[in-house]
Amino acid sequence: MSCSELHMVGHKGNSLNHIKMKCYSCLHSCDIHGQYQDLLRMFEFGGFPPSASYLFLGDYVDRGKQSLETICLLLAYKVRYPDKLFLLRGNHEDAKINRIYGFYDECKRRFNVRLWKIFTDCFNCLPVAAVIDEKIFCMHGGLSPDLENLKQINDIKRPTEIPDAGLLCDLLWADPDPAVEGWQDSDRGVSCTFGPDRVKEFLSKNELDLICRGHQVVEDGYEFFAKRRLVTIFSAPNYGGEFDNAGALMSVDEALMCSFEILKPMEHDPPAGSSSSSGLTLKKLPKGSK
Ligand SMILES: [Mn+2]
Repeated sequence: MSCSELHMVGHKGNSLNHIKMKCYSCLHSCDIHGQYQDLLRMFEFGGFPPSASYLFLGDYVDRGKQSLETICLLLAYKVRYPDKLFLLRGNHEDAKINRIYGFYDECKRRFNVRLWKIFTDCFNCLPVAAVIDEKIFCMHGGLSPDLENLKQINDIKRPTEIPDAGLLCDLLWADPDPAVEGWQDSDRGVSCTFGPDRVKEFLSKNELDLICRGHQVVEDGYEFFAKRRLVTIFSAPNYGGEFDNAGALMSVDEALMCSFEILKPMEHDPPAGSSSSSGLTLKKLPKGSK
């Protein structure tokens, strides 16, 4: 894949991806964070593109050991099957964050800083939100006090860095909080948190059914909020080796019915050389698969 192809991956289309569900169902995934083996398990589980369609909600790099394999495979699929795979931007697809949390070091150690800069240019072009059949609104972080309607998202010019505040920052950084009414400053020190009231108001104003986002580790891999008007998806099981969370994919069918497929966390450390430790619930990995 050439640098200019990488650039085009992000550039094609609007800042807001419109995805039609007429011809296929789609799996939502979020927060892989360099856990490449888990990405492969997920594809084993849900089907490798183009046999299944995917919308990824960001945070491909940092923290895990194989950010490069993760992002390269996803971008290669995007180039090969542009209508089967959609990649949104997460708050880690940003130079000032992935300079610190692992991706820069991995690029430098395994290749060079120039490669990291090429990825930075690509990340600066990625779309930031998607809407499925005009009903399911998807982004990495959450709502923004500056967001009134979806059209505003298409007005976001790319390439762009992620600013420290404002609409783009909130879409990639904000979190729901059941204890909040309206908006509040986030403990992250960036962006804000929002209450169930904001979710309800935004959805009804824009005639949407559901918000789907990632950005937070949740124990079961998915978690509802605001009476099932918002769902958090987190796909990396045993996140960073520090949590014993499950990972989840949300599956959406043509009738916009949502269901969840769970990658169970590992209960024990796998023996050296073992490749059958994923503990998938519905489908066992074929022997010898990686
Ligand atoms: Mn995040």
